[in-house]
Amino acid sequence: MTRLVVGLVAAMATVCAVAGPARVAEAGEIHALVTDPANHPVEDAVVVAVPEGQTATAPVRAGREVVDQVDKEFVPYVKPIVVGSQVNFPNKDNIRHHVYSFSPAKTFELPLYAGTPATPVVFDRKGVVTIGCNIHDWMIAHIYVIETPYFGKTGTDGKARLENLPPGRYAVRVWHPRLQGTEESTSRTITVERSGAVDATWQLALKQELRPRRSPVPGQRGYR
Ligand SMILES: [Cu+2]
Repeated sequence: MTRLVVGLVAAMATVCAVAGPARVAEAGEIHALVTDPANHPVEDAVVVAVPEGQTATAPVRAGREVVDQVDKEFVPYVKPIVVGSQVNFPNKDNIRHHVYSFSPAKTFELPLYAGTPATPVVFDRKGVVTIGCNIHDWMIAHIYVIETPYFGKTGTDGKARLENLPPGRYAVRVWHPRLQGTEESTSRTITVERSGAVDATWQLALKQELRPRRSPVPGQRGYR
């Protein structure tokens, strides 16, 4: 490496350090693509990278998160959060909702309410928490509670970016509400370098959607 390049790298490292304490000087990325067996992009898949050797929950700053209720639907449908996060469930509709979950990772109930409940719900165990509304059967969403800060959710293009990963080996897995088979079976080892991105593609077999996720349209049978 020439002296000029070394100087440039040092200058860039300084810029990174100034940009924010949360960023690490050396960090790579994982660019994930999730498709179904017909190669169609899969939205709402959560890609999780656990550093090799991490056995417990990584020390992360738990967030304050929001799952809205808009037009009698939960928004978003899939919400990945880190363990310990607080989630508020504001009701933006002019009718009341009754939010609940029977999932082992978090059983809770917010009895019939309007507006934003005063106390957020704390999610302190990793796992999938499926939430519903007692009044509106079609309302459903999934809060996916994660033991590490390194995760992303796929968009309509099936892509998720995991950024700011310290270099090293990671066990990377994918979860989706309709995943067929176990989450563990999606796991693979990926080595993240000191910079740049690693591309990774998953092809997931998905179960059929069993319940409609949309509100009934007045005067019509079925769902919109
Ligand atoms: Cu409701």
